[in-house]
Amino acid sequence: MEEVLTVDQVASFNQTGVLVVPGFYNLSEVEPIQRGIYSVIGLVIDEKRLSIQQAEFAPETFDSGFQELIAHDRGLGGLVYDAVKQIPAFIRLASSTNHEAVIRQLRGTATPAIAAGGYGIRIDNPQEEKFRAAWHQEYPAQIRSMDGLVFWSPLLSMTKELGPVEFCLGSHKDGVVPVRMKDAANPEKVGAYGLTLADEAERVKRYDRAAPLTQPGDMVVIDWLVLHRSGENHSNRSRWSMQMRWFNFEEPTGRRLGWPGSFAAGNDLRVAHPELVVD
Ligand SMILES: O=C(O)CCC(=O)C(=O)O
Ligand SMILES: [Fe+2]
Repeated sequence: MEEVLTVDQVASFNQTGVLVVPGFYNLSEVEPIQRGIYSVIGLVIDEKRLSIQQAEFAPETFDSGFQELIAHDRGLGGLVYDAVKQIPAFIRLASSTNHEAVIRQLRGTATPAIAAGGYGIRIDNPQEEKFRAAWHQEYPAQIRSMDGLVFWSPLLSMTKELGPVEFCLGSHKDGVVPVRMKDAANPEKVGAYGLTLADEAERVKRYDRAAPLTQPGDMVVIDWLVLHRSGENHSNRSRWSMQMRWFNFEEPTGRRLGWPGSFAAGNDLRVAHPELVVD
């Protein structure tokens, strides 16, 4: 299989645990996903007989009508969220051979996997805390394999106001971090959203941080052990981004556990990893 990253990109990824690859996807792969989202929003507006007008489709405003929709009924935002991960163009992108080439190149594995329930499209709404990801590593929220990668890509141009994802550079080298199952400051956060690092404040101070501003077509590859969190969206538009998670079947912990999956698969981190859960 073709090598898709340069030697320098591989070295930079190994150093920091995160790498931005500008223009990794063709916009001709991304636009059908944006069109799919536009259509789903339109179908929900029609189904609910709402008087919301969608502008003509354009890639920059593919979510036309969505702010009005969630202002009318926030629950309809959840319906759209559950629906859009089933858009065929998105599944095609998630399972693309270029992702496979990256994981083979970065991990040297002959046996990559796509994490079931580990791909989706985030919709981070302005001024909303409940679904914002606090500092975390991917592994405890996935429990497929300790060796995994998130492919993250925005569906709109990221700005500081939209709250780009923030990374603790090099934090993947310090291994898996124990967590608490509840976020005491935000009791409305449940499941994977409630996980908090046991020593969060002290730990994240150790690292330099980056919060890259990316464009549609750009890809950010993230080590499953690097610490990262969602920014806060202080704009007046939802932040739409794709997460596509792959892992390595060969990694020993995943093999021993049988690649079970975590919250989304109905499993409990305390069962797979009692040593990782504090309190
Ligand atoms: O997009 C975000 O805000 C968080 C992304 C994230 O945690 C991930 O892709 O694993
Ligand atoms: Fe994450």
